[in-house]
Amino acid sequence: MKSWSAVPVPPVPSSHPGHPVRVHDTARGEVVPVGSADGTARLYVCGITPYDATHMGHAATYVTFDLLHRVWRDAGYDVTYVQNVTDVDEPLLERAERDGVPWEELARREIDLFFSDMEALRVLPPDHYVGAVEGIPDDVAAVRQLLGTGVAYPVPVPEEERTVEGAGRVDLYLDLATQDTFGHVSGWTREEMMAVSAERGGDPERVGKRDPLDPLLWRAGRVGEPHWDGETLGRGRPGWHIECSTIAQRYLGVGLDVQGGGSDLIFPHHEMTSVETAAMTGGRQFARAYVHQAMVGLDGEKMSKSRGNLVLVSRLRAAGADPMAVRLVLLAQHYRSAWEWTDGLLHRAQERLEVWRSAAALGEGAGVGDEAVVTEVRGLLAEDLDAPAALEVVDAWARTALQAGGHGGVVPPAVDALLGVRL
Ligand code: 5CA
Ligand code: ZN
Repeated sequence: MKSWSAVPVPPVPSSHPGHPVRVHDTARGEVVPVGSADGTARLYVCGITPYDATHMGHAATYVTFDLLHRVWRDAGYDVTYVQNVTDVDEPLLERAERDGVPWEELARREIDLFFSDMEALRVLPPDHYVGAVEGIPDDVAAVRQLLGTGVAYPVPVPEEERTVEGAGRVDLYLDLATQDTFGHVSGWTREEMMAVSAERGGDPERVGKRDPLDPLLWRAGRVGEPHWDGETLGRGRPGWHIECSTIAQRYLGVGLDVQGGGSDLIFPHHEMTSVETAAMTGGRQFARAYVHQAMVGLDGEKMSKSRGNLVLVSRLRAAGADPMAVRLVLLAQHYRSAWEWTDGLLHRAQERLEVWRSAAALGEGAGVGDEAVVTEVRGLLAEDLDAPAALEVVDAWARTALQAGGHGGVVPPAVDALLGVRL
């Protein structure tokens, strides 16, 4: 699928090829270097399920990985970035049904809105933007392989549920007991896993599963639901996690550098993506590091489409907020700390943006030490994406420039390239 449009990234003076880039890996529980020794960096970020508009939580996630993307590029890495879009799944089908619109139409509309939000926020597009639907043939091949090696098993479709012609009367699940890497991503206990399974797309109550946590691989086509050719699996559609496993493998290969998403995906989604990949590849590791954006909330709760407590990027834009100020709100929060949206944050970001813009507008003058400002910003971002501290360094630069009545000209393009904020 075509991705959104790119914005130019200006060259950064005194850029520093080979600068190490470090971020926090959930699986190891520590800050680790990321990027491969051959100078490449492969990034996979879990994309939206397009049934509602982009809210500040999504925006925080994509801006965080945009920072990583930019910092890697600045350090000279050849980055390949892949993002999926879950353009068929339960929540999308349910919303389409509720609103009486075809699910494809709802998905297309929300994807287009997401693209315009990403462009406004100057998030660099992925090299490959891939729909779950596009990936179905790969999912079918993967599930057939898992059945063949005896790690997948059938569960009968309940008698009262009608299946379409050409569908089997079984759904297929992965047998987690056969996988000794299960649990390596989250490090969670079984109790912790069971506590969230049902609310995060699992079906622990489903009768006939060997383990309540076993993830769905292939769902036999039900009457009234979309379904695709599953070859020997019969008509149906894939489970959620396998979509990210096969898309990532096709475009990035196994053992990619960073798998990213919000912290609500640690379990089950990233755990299951990882274990399904291990099951397909004889135990190989899906990603070298798993990086998670902490949850953004509103009024004491996680901001989520299902709860409906949303601050939408598109609504803020329509109300006249400068997208660069919205981006500054996001950058002012460290990606590993949960935070809550308030209008006060946007006011303060707007003030900050005005100060930065007044400083940038002064034009070139003195600017002693501007190269050091760029080096400091780069260093702070490369060490676990410390954007809040980087913003303070730019604040100090702006104050100095305003006092001096000029600057050295190198900071504004660096702020654009590294922080994605155009002054
Ligand atoms: N399509 C799946 C991933 S394969 C999905 O989770 N879609 S989503 O639309 O629900 O979320 C899109 C991205 O935003 C995910 O990475 C998710 O972890 C992240 N996200 C969702 N809500 C929040 C929030 N409140 N704060 C931070 N990130 C969030
Ligand atoms: Zn995903």
